Amino acid sequence: MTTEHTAEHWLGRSVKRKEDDRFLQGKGNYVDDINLPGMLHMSILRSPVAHARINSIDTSAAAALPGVVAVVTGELLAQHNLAWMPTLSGDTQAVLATDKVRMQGQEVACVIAEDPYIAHDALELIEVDYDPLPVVVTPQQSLEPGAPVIRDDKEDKQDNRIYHWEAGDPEATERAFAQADRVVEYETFYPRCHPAPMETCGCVADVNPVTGKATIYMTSQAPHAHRTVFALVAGLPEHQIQIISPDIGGGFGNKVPVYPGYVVATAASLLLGRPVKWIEDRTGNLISTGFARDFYMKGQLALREDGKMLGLRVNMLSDQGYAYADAQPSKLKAGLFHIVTGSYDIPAAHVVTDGAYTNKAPGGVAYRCSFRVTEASYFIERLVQTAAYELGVDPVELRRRNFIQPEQFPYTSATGFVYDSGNYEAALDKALEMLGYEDLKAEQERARQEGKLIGIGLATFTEVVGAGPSKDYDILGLKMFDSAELRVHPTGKAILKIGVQTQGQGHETTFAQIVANELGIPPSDILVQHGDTDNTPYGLGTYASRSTPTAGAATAVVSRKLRDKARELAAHLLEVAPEDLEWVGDRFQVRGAPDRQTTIQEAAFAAYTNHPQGMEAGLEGVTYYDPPNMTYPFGAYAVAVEVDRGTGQWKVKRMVAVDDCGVRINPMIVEGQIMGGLTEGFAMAAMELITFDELGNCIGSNFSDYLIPTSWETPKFELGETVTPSPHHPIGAKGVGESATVGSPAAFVNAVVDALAHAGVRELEMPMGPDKVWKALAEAGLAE
Ligand code: MCN
Ligand code: CUM
Repeated sequence: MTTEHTAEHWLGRSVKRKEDDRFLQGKGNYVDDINLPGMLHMSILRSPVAHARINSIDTSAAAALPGVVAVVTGELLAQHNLAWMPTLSGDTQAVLATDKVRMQGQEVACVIAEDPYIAHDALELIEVDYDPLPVVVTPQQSLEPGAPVIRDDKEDKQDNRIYHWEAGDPEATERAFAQADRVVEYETFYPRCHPAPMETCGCVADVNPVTGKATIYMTSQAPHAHRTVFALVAGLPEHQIQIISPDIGGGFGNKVPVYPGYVVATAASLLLGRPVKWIEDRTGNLISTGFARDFYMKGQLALREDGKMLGLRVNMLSDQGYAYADAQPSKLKAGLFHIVTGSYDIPAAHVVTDGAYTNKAPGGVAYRCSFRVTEASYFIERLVQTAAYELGVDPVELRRRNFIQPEQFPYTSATGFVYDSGNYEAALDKALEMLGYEDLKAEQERARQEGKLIGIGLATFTEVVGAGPSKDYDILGLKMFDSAELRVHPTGKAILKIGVQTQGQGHETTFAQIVANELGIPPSDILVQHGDTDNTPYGLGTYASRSTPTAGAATAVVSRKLRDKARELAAHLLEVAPEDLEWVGDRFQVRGAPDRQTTIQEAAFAAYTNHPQGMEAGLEGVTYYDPPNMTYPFGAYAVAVEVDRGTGQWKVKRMVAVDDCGVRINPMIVEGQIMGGLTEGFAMAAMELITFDELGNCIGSNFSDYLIPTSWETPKFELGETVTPSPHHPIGAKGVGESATVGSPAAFVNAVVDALAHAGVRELEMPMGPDKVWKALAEAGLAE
């Protein structure tokens, strides 16, 4: 009798998240849950002023407080050559201030005490004598001649410019503009915001005084890279450093940089011979760690009368704070901002970028961004809408006339990106259909006659994620490959170890699904391990939606390697040639005699109990995957809003988001990623803002000033999908973790601007609080 066997499919299946059992039952294990015997607690004293010379620091009263074990200052660190540390973009940042403070909230001293409350209380006993200096809070001010030189700690630094970097072809762009019938200009500012994860940063540093081994439990999105940086900063041998990222309560980019707290806690543990815990408070997190955006952008689009785009010029000025600390590929000074041509076939482009120091927190890039794609996407999607108004064509129509067409892929953009695959019009059609675009436009017209304001906004964005191919992508010289190690044990249960590190994205589930898809071992039989540098292969970590494109690919490749070996084992067991076997998803069958079969579990057992002579025992392997290209997920977002003419408040009537991230491993997790990302995009458009007064005081240093939406404010999202597989990824998947945050802000702003556009309004700066919208209404004569 022949057995008809069909293996279960593990891709495209909404497997429930394996990690949720422990999270939902309060059994997560976060850094603050870690308590070691003899552990001390550290608290950080931060500068109240944005720019000042430090005349003196008196720590005597703090040191005398009962329970205080030590007070660490920059001077002490300087004796160990630890007062400054490298940033991920090759600049330097103070660990603890020595000569000057250069931003409000800068780390000045640390108290180590027997309990966290004593450590905190002792901060008030430290006397610091500051001599205030002129403060610079915008990059425009900072680049003016005569501005105070912020980084005068560097001998050769005479001004505040960090970089000047260009992409594209200036001559070709000039020619395009010379041929243009119309030139449309647009200028905007993408303000500073903050990822504000639920869990702040922190660590428990445990340097063993006998062995010298440093075990550091740390809120890290990139444990391996951080270990290497630690080895370089502290001069500790790398094998003597183990970084463990346990469960992480949200990262969103905030946990990519190395922060002073980690370094001081480790140094303190080394000096004191006891474990030291540092848990950042909310203000410390908002005021001093990886901010996002702060990009000033302006540009021109050259068009033919019929709406065909011919050329694009963009100038960007970036506010980097007092240190250039963007975690981004070394070669690319403004990250991937030069993908600013977006989803459009624009033959010529020239992008000029500059970065400047200011008296503000460093960090850069963070917040669901894939290295500045967020700003680029915002800019082009706003510019295209502006162009549509200027030309008097429907924004849908202008997009259609300029989309890169499906047959043009792989498509090389004017600034050198090779888009892997896409079908932009299909995604747009789907979004318009879901929204009922034509009906809504009619409703908008009717409403206007009744004195009501409805706006419709679109964004048809392209992302670039999965950094990246080693020929172009490295951080501090470390190439941006990623890895997977897979062991299948004798009973057919497996353990997968990966170089990336989940912060809530569900890797324990989706990566198990990738193995299951290749080997037929059910995900429940596969343990996914990550975040421990001693027990996982080297990888650059989780950010820039790179896990699926890089480590996900490595996982598929290593699984296939094991399947090849399993084939040999099955052939041995069935006494046939390997070529005579057919893989059917979870077992090998003899071609023509399908009831003769060996399951993957049987093959695994044989690998340890009955392997053929001459073959190595065991069923395990490791793959380091160097992606041949980035992946280019995309989407079409459509928002309809209603704006209140009396108050300036706006409400989302509809929000439709069609995403294409290639093959979806776990649709439920993908939708969760998109919902979360849309919420954050809405947050930036509506309320999130870190700003500063002229003295450099940070406004947005707590949750009553820095507004993050709750479920109450968050609109309802309607999701749709199209599937255009990545041609170079082993399972056709593209990254998706950041798409919604990248794509959605422009859709929200386009919608609110659209409600006012008939009265000539072209720009509203984010966040579009009711005050700002009301002012625009009043100026346009629309307020009531
Ligand atoms: N996935 C899938 N099918 C695809 C693509 C992805 O099933 N075609 C799944 C993945 O396997 C993974 C999740 O979706 O479980 C996200 O995958 P990916 O796009 O590869 O992104 P990363 O895992 O690298 O996550 C990073 C990304 C970034 S950079 C930020 S910032 C962000 C984000 O993820 N931070 C998050 N989403 C977050 N979600 C939570 N809950 N917490 C954060 O801190
Ligand atoms: Cu830039 S935020 Mo994510 O890439 O960790």
